[in-house]
Amino acid sequence: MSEKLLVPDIGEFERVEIIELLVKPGDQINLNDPVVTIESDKSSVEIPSTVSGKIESINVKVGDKVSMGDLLLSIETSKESPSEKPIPKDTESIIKQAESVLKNEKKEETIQQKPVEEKKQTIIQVTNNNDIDPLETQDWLESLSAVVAKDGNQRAHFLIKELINKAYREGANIPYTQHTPYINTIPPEAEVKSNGDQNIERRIRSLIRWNAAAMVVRANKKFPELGGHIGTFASAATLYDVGMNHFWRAKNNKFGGDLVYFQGHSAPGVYARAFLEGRLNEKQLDSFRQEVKPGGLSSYPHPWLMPKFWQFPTVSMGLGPMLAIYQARYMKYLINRGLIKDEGRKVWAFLGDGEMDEPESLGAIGLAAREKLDNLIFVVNCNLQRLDGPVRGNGKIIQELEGSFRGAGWNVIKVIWGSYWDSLIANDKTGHLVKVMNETVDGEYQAMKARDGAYVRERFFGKYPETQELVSSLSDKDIWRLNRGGHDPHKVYAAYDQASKNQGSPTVIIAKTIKGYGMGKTGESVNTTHQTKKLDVDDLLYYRDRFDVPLTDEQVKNVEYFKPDEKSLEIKYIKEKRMRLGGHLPERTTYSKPIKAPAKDIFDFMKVSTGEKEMSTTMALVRMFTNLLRDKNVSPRLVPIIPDEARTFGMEGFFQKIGIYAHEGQKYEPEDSAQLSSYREDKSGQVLEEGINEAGAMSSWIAAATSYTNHDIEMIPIYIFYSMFGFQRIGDLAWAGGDSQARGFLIGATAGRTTLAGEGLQHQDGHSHLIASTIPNCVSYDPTFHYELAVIFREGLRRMHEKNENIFYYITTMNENYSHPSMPKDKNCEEGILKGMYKIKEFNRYGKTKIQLLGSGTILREMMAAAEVLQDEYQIDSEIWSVTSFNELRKEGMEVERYNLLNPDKEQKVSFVEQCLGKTEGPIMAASDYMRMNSDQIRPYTNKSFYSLGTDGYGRSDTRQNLRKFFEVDKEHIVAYGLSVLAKEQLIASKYAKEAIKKYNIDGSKPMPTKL
Ligand SMILES: Cc1ncc(C[n+]2csc(CCOP(=O)(O)OP(=O)(O)O)c2C)c(N)n1
Ligand SMILES: [Mg+2]
Repeated sequence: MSEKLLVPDIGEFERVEIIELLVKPGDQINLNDPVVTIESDKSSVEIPSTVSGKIESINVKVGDKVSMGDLLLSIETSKESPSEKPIPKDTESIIKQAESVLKNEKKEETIQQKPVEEKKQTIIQVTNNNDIDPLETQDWLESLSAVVAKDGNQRAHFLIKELINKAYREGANIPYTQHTPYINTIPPEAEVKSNGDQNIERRIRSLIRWNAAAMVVRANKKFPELGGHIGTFASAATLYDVGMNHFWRAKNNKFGGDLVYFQGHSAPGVYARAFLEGRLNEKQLDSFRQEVKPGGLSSYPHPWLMPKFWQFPTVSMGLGPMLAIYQARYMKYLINRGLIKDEGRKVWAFLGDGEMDEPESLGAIGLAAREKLDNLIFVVNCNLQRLDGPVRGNGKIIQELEGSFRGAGWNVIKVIWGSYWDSLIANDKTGHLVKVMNETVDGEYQAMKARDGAYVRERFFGKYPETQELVSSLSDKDIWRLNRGGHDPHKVYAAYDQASKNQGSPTVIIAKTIKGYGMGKTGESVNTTHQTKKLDVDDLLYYRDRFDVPLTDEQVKNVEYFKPDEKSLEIKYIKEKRMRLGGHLPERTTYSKPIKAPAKDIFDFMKVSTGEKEMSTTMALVRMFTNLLRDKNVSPRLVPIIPDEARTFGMEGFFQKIGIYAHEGQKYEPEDSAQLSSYREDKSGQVLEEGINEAGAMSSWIAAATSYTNHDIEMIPIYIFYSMFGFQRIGDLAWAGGDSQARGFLIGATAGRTTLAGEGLQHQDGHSHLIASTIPNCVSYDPTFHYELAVIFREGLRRMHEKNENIFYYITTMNENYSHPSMPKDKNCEEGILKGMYKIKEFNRYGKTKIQLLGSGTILREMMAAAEVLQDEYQIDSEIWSVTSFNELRKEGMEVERYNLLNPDKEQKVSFVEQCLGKTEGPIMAASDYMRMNSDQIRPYTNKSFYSLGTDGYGRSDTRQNLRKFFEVDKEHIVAYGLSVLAKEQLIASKYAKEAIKKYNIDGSKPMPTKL
């Protein structure tokens, strides 16, 4: 039976050009195989076959214009009746999704109904002055306790939810409560106990504490300028130790490894443990913060500086939380796409309570809950202090964070009080202790730990007779010993255990600690703790005694490290624990296989002229992607990342072709389901459509770009954004990407100050290349023509993903439509494109006066047009150079200059700029759609006179032509400036310049655009 394949619904487009035929008569094709590619003036899309069979005839050819309903081709299919046709893919996936959701719901129900283990519940009756009927209250509370005891927490939760719903329906305006009382989330009877040897673990922890402090103090004794932090790790030691001894599994040949984001300035503690584990030696500890000589330990976690140790740069606060969230999401993406196994790996992120004030820290927590990232655990170390003072002196950071995370849908575990408090809380029959706990603000909590037990008795327990009574039998010393949850390994263990088992939501553990724990008068809980990096002998002796470190006074005075013998119980224990957990952590390794770059001819279609057809480089890029998706090595590894601009860039064709990643699939039939580019979400979708969220998209890009080390699979992330909202918006993340040795493409689309015409000041980018140039391993290009883009992109694939160079690419693409010429035949052209410049055209008609014109991006075309005017109207010859990257030229020039200066007696090298321009005639004039500084970068590497034009100043919306005129980079200005340059160089009379300025109505007294 013969089926006719017609042009499907392609939205608003009509008479769209066929640019490729992907099949020929006689070909056997399968359902959904692409058969032709069509291209509108904005995007190109493949049309898939709706049936399987053999191509009988093709009714169209390349260049034809088609609209919806036009016949494309006929396919001979097997003789099944239409009713036997397979269910359309969409419908099938909707059914599957629905089924899986039903299954999930069932599963959830069974979990909910499962009663929790029976445990003794203490009813805490908080005295409440508003209680008009305490007996009735008691009744309700007792009923609730009975439900918890009989049917478990979930049932109790369900009943409460139903009660609230009912109350709303009855008209009661119940305020939403974000908080639970200021006590631990896990009651003592529900705590899972550690099987570790607490005595040994305490001794090990004390040694780690000591060595961490010693390395900071020793470094500062030698070089007081070096800095460092003691107080942060002192507060977090238990939080790390419990994880290291019991929870965090390393990567090895059997398991992919948990990923731990260490809080940046707790690095000394991580080194100190590595020292005990035998991974670092004393000499290395003594090189803390002395990173220039090889072997030094980096101040903070920097994979660039310690590539075999650190995995995640976290010290720029706020980036760690976001990166960890998107890392966990990316892990699920890889699993759902079938690229890695689901091994139950976790992402742990350690954060400071002060750090949580960074908008980025909380900015993505909604996504974590929405995506049900139960592979993610945040641990917020609430030592109540940041650098200058209390995080929330007048409030309670733990409660505030609880509210934010609960509101966002996280599983929240508060670890506030240590085990010594358990009996006090159990005896708090009147609820006054919890009342005091709730009422005391962080400023008071901090002050108490800077004082002593007597002070705590008076200021805390002394608030009510009931609480005073509670501690009447305790000495001041006992009161002082009442520990905080984050310093109690039992409480921390129980929290980690529960967090690790939690399903369906991310977990945050909010742990209360003391900044500078154990540092005594100089450093414990005082406002200056953060910057304490020197401890005098008395402080050190106190610290030793506080943690029973087996060092003599003399050794303490010398601030010696302490490492027990290899055969000691401690060392054996610490090693054995790590062995059980699969190896060392942190450790950065890579076992991924390179991706073979596609054959060179895959982009050949971009090396021939587009003829009459005009297109933008953004569109050329999308065409290139479409081709890449046909390369079997590359295709599955591509990770297109878009922050809600796919349609702007003409990429909507990808929605159907490769799908948008959605962990729940698509639960709805999209409004545009009949259309070819319908919005298709899929559990195994490939596109990461991040919504309006550049920072999130960049975090996804970093996760994918470091996939080769964190997941041992090389991926090719391509993040395409509005160029202005790239480096400028998320520069710090881009820097962290460089530090992480990210490999992938950043595409700054709609680039160029005058090329993006109508959008205005905040949209028009004239400087992203300069920001990109600040990142040492970022390779950036500003191509004009499609063949340049093809050469650059393929080389990027080869260098990064086949040769595994630790670089990343930034390429700008534009939205200006023009026709693209064929690639010049010159054999050096490709080399020039990659090094940054090549001669694209030469005007030699007159042989009198010459000028060298260097143009970049869209402004190259203004240069070419200007050169024609110069020749035709002024008899000026010129050579035109397409500069694909001023940044790359500068890097090479700098290196050559440096070599020459440092090797005055050796044969002097010649920079590539000089190789190109050194022997040419006439002065140089360069222009781009970026600030003059962009082209000025190569000024030092040539001996010729050099002039720059550029788009310095704020952008504004107008037509391209008017903008180029305003910024003086249009053809007319280039002609006038060119003549002026030649006059200044005394190569022509100045009257020509003057005439041109007049002719083009250029106002010489107009202020510089930077002042307008
Ligand atoms: C973006 C950013 N701003 C400022 C700093 C400097 N800084 C380093 S640590 C710190 C205080 C950290 O306080 P907190 O997050 O509470 O961590 P703690 O040391 O108390 O555990 C500051 C301001 C930084 N590292 N990153
Ligand atoms: Mg803090």
